[in-house]
Amino acid sequence: MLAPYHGDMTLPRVPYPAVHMTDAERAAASNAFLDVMRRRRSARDFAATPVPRHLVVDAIRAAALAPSGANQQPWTFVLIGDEPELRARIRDAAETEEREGYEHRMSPEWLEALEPLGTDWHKPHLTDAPWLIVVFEHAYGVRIDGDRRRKVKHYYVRESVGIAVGFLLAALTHAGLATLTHTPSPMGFLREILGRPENERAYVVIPVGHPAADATVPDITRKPLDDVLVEVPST
Ligand code: IYR
Repeated sequence: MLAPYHGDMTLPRVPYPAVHMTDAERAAASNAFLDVMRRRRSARDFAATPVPRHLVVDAIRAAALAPSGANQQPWTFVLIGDEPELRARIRDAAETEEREGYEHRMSPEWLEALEPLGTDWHKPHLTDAPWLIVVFEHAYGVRIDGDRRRKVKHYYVRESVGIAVGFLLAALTHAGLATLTHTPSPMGFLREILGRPENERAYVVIPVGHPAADATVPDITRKPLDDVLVEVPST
């Protein structure tokens, strides 16, 4: 499917789909969402417990509602379920790259930054999570023009895909599912293995499922609000 192309026509305008709530209802909604997001943690060990496909597909629908540069929607979400052979190939390729990364390519400074989190080159989540979502960014668009394929310039691709991935993680978290933002490096092998076209680049891999019964996470803290919020005028 190609990105929507409107030529140089200005689109018709429709009323803004305003949401009518009281401030008390807004407070309840924002608190409930904050509680959900407080519980989000990156999971590295997943249970075999299945997750219904429609839950993951709905989260992808939500991600695809993200704003994007010139509404070009420069993303593809490849959803991989119970495909043991494909999973094994992806894991093998990722672990080969990651092992090289941890053992040779990553700087001492980088390894030191990761040390507290205890990550290493083993990537069991790639075979164990019930779903994998591989997000691709479209470096440029392709438009079929008669018998020619034309490249269409895309704008703010990384920002757009980053926002969509944020929506995706929030939607999956809201559905009570565990996720990981995994970026095997380099990720070129994913386009090959998954047969994506030349204009697509792997952006992130998101395993989705339930945490293993004995899963642990590092006891990290978040910066206090005062460190991340600057108010003008100051209060
Ligand atoms: N890509 C590797 C290494 C890694 C890098 C960062 I920065 C992290 O926050 C976590 C891991 C990996 O996925 O393990």
